[in-house]
Amino acid sequence: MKILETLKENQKLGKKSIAVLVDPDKVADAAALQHLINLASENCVDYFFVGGSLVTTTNLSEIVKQIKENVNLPVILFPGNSIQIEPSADGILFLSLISGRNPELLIGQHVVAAPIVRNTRLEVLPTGYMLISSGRTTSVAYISNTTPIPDDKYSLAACTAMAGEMLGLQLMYLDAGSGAEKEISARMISAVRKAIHTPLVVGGGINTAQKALTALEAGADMIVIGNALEKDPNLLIEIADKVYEWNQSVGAGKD
Ligand code: 1GP
Repeated sequence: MKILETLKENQKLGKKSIAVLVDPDKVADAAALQHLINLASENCVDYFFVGGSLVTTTNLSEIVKQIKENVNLPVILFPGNSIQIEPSADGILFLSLISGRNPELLIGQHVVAAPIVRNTRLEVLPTGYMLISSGRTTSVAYISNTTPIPDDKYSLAACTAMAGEMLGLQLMYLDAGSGAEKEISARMISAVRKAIHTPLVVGGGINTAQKALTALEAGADMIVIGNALEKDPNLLIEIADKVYEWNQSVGAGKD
């Protein structure tokens, strides 16, 4: 089944997913990545996301290759810009930064990327990408030259997501930014959840199992964990456990 179809199906079943984000710039070496791949494989992770706001290295294809050679999980590009396209991945979050008003990230980079993506086998996941403020300025807020939605403007976020859905976007991604001081609040997740029908991805600053569980309870269909694993990869065991327990409790666990 295709990635988007699976996400929609899981959403219907109340089943949650977990994605591990690999920022190519932050991969210390092949051994560190291998450790993470092994943990992901042993702990019922569903997806790998690969990308970053500012990628200064040229190891994107090697990272995708190493993941694909070692684990049978979809690798989804999470590109910071149109040069982060790697045809050997499985899918790409085709992100429109709908929380911001930078035309380049609403439609500009997409025009450049579209013919390149069309010539690949990447599954395109049209995604409404929404940055929510999280204390200090994150790399993604700075690089994107956009102002995140204030973390107490629940209806602004809900209406933004609603508009994105009406424009045809198939996934919504609420992001506090990698390594955010404050993760997205339960109230914000639930306000957006109620406003849309698409699967909802939540990430940024999730660095404990409790925060992961709170996001799931508030309505996230998928949680994304990156930064915290760079510091402590074993945290994945605890967080993945929460997702597994959730899925068992809704009777949709993996065999
Ligand atoms: C960032 O949502 C992702 O864009 C994941 O955030 O790196 O803080 O886990 P972290």
